[in-house]
Order: sequence, then structure tokens, then C-alpha cells
Amino acid sequence: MDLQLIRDVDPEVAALMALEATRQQDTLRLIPSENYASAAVLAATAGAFANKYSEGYPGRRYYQGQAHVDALETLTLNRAKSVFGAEHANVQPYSGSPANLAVYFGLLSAGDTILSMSLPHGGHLTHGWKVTISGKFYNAVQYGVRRDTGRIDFDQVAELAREHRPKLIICGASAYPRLIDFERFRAIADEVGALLLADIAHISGLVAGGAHPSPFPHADVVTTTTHKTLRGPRGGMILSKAEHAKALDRAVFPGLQGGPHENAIAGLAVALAEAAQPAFKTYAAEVVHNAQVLGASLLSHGFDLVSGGTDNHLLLIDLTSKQVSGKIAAQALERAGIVCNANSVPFDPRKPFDPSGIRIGTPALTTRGMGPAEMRQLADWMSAVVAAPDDHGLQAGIAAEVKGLAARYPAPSY
Ligand code: DSN
Repeated sequence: MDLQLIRDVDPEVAALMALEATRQQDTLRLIPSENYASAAVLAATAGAFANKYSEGYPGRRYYQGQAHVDALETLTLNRAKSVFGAEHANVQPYSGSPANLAVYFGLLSAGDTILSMSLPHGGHLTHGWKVTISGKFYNAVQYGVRRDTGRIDFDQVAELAREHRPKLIICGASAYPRLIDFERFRAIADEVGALLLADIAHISGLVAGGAHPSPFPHADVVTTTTHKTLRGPRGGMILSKAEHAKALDRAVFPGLQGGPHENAIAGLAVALAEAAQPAFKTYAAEVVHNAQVLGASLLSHGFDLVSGGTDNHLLLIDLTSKQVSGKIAAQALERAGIVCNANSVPFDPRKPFDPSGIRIGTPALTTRGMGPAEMRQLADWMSAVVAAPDDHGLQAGIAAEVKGLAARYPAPSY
């Protein structure tokens, strides 16, 4: 990206953009929901489609001047259907939260019961957590993981489904390191006559790359963000069986949103073209392999991993035995150039703002080309930092080493 263009008009914003690009280059970004979109994706997102209003859908718009927008949106949703094996796609949701809200608005009535994974056990705010619209407008009943395995408690899911007869069962998570068994959720949904929504925001890149089983044909509806493992622009998407197409499209527009962000849709089209390439399959497999190597290395340093390891792109570390809180550890790691987030662990006795764990993932480091050797080095650094979270000298030394390592794996340049 030509920052000089921005600098000439607004040097303050240009300076902040340069600083953020440098931070993303010089640190090890472990937040599992983050990634580096390619320069092509970002350039498409910044193009002329940003200037256009296009309420409606291809061939049925409210304003004139849609020839290229219609072609773009049709191309994008066809790519989405092809990459995910879906019968229908809506690529207009602004992000994952509105995508989920549109599904509820399209398929449920206010007060209906939904059954979903609770936030402290790895679910998501928009799956019915009480402070959100999804928890206030719908009757959310929530399942969790088993204390002994850290894995989804399917006996509990089935019991709650039989007791509460939800209209919608939601599977999918934001802090769950294991495969989601979509087939098992389908069987429970069928038993009680519920619809099944799979929110694959975290794992959609793994699904696209064949490193996680597909939610189709089991789910009726699938939602995802487009900027996590899928490595696209900021945005969201709804994929579904054909029978729900009309209700979902009407829920997105005019039900919930106004004009779609066609510039984000342009970026998504490029990302989906990238995801259809053989190289993306390799990327998805490497994300998982790196996470597993990192997990094994952390275990050898005495870290406790929720569920004992990972099948996907993320690890949830319970720091209780290390006698440091998640927030203290995350802050100390950031001073060492290792950026993650504090996170609740299942059955966490601590409060969400300073919980017992941290959540880390490998999508961004893998995009930069790092592999098993770097994962082992990272585990060594994390162990040293967590053992002495007040040692700022140690952290500064590791931050310099991190910068040296990062220099060998340039982030996509903008
Ligand atoms: N904020 C996202 C994450 O970090 O998982 C979920 O919305």
C-alpha cells in the first residue's frame, strides 16, 4: 500500500498505519482469530466498490449503477458455494455477529429457545450469552464441556435438547481446541426436531482447506467470519441449504442491514479464489500441524492445555498451575513480543477480565511461513516469560530475539 498517498493528506493516520504494520511485522501474533490477509485481498477491499451503494441482491437492487456490483456479488457467492459445498450463500453480512443475528431473525421468533455452547466453555457471545441481543431476545439454554476431558459433553447436549426442545441448536466455538462433531449434533437436532446452525468462524479456513470436517451436509445453516483462518477481509457470510435461502436473505436485507459493503465482498472474492488453490490446502494442514507441535512443546514445559492438546488452530492454556493469571501472563508476553489474549477456561473460578487462561493459535504465524522449529522456540520463550512475569529485562531480551526471528519471515507487506 502506498502510504505516501495517505501521508500527503493525513500524516497522523499514515503514521499510525505505519506503526501498526511494523507491530504486525515485529511481533509473533498468536491471537487465533487473527491472520494476515494477502496484499491482493486488502487492495481489493480498498478499491472503487467502496464508493457504491447496492441495497438488495443481484438483479434486484434499489439504486441504479449496479452492473459491476451484481457481477462481483454473483461471482463471490458462487465461489463461496463452491469452496464450502453449500446450496446457498449470502456474502453481505458485515461480520460474524450480524451473520448470527440474521440467522436468528430469519429462522426464529422472539422468545424461541436456542441451545448453544456457553461462552465460558468456549462458545461465543452471540450464541445467547445474556448481555447480548441473542441472550435477551431468545431463550438460550447452554451446554459445555466435560470437566474430565475438556471436550463437548454430548450427553448434556442431548439431555438439554430433550428437556427444552430448542428450535435451533448451535454448534461452533471461539475457544475450543477440538474437532466439532457436526454429525453428532445433527443426530441430536433430528431427535428433537431442531434446526442446526454451525458457526465455523474460527475454523472456516480449515474447512475450506480440508483440515477440519465440513459442516455440510449436517448443518442447515453455516455462519462464518471471513478474516480468521479463511484469511479474507473483515466480513461475514451465511451459507445454507436452499430451503432457507429466502428467509435468510430477507433477514440480512432488509431485516438487519442496509447497503452491503461491496468493497469487503471484493476482498472476499479474492480470498475465496486463494482458498480454492492447492496451496491453501497445504496452509490449512500446516496451521494444524504447527498448533500440535506448539502444544506438545508447551506440555513438555509443564503447561496445562484444556483437553490436553488440539485438533485445530488453537490452544487454550490453563495457567492455574503456573500461579499466574491470564491477564498478567498476556501482558508479560506482549512485552516479550508475543501477542495473545487472556481467556476463561472451562469451570474458571476467576472473572472474565482476568481469567485463568490464555488462548493462542497458529494461523498468522503459519501465513508467515513459520514451522515446527519456530513453534518449539516459541514454547521455550513462553515458558521463560510465564515463569517470571515481572522480569522486564528478560522480556526485553526475548522481544529482541522475537524481532530477529520475525525479520526472517516477512509479514505480507501493505
Ligand atoms: N473476537 C473473536 C475471537 O477472538 O474469537 C470472536 O468474535
